[in-house]
Amino acid sequence: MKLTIDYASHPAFRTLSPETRVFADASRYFTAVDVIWAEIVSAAALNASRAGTEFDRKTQPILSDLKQALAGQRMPEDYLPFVSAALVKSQEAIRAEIVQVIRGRATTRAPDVEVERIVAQLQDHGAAAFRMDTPMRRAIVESLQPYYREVESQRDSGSGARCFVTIPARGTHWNILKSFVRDKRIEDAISAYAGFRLELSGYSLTLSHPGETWFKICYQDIGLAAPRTVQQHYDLDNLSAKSMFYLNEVDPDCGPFTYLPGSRSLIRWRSQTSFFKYLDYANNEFAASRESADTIYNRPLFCTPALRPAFAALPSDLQGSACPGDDVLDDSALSATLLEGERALTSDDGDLMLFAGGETLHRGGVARGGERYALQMIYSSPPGFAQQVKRLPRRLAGRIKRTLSRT
Ligand SMILES: O=C(O)CCC(=O)C(=O)O
Ligand SMILES: [Fe+2]
Repeated sequence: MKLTIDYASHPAFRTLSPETRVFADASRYFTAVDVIWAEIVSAAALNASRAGTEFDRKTQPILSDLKQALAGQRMPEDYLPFVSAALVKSQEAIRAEIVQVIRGRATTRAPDVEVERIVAQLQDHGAAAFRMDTPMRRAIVESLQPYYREVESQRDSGSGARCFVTIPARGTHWNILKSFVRDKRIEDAISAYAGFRLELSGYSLTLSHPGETWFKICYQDIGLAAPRTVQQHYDLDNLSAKSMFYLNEVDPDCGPFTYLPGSRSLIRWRSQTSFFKYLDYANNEFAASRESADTIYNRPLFCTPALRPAFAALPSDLQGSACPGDDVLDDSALSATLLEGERALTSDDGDLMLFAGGETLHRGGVARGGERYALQMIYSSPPGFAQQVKRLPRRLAGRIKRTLSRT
């Protein structure tokens, strides 16, 4: 089975769909981009800059063909530029990833046994859990206390919005976690998985609790409750890995991180999934440019009845989202597949949950009973030498300010 949402049968869209028509251009495009993508990454003879040029040479003409075919479709005129921009941006993102992977090959060290073990787990299943000693975890919790107050006041405001605060990358918690991800070979493993160097670059503290409504309200205007698959999604970067660090004991009711092992195989075309990620952003921009509902939900177009016809007018292979779980209907065969295979990682499995969220369907923070305090950890490419030099004045200024404020 492939993960395809049939919007023509979704209650929020089914009355809006124009007559069914054949539009093979999108499937042809995605099939071709996937082939080009795989061929260029595996062509040993290409260096990064030639790979980029080759990618452009092969994909530009098929992208213009698709854009032209789209312009001939019956679609709100003001929506089309947003869709085209999403196609362009997703193609640029794939190109950038290819270039990074090929550049990374020249510099990445050969993985050792432990790194290979973690990479195999990410590739075969999509996630891996790691355990930290209790005293270390306590010290992290201790040093994050000022930020606990912030997320707790967000929770107590009763808005139902997501509770999170970005934490400065310094202090006791940072030192412990940075050594931990190095010692456990987590940074090395995700770098080997992605094909280029990635390092822990920051994190946010999130508090998940049963009073959160932001992810449940998409189709409330038509009285449709959030489906059981709600929040199952893919992350933006296709090769990205992220991790969640649990700060309290997390059981199945506190909103643990969950994922669908092996869900990469549900993807029909990798380039289509990549397009859906940028389409979500484009839809948000389209909604912002029009009268969209004032909402704490993260996909305003989907919860604004007046904007749904635009999405409904897209050819079906272009209809989708990086958060498909919100649009899966309970009692469908797809829902059963996504729920049956879903695996939750609780504190019984470990404290740090590493996952390849770009192409593994996952979710977290859907708390039914208790609460979950967790760090959402972000890994990115370390700055090159030129970037480091550019950042130097700001870093020095920050250090001076901190020293002064301590005196
Ligand atoms: O809250 C979680 O456990 C998952 C968060 C997530 O999906 C992400 O960071 O990409
Ligand atoms: Fe995610």
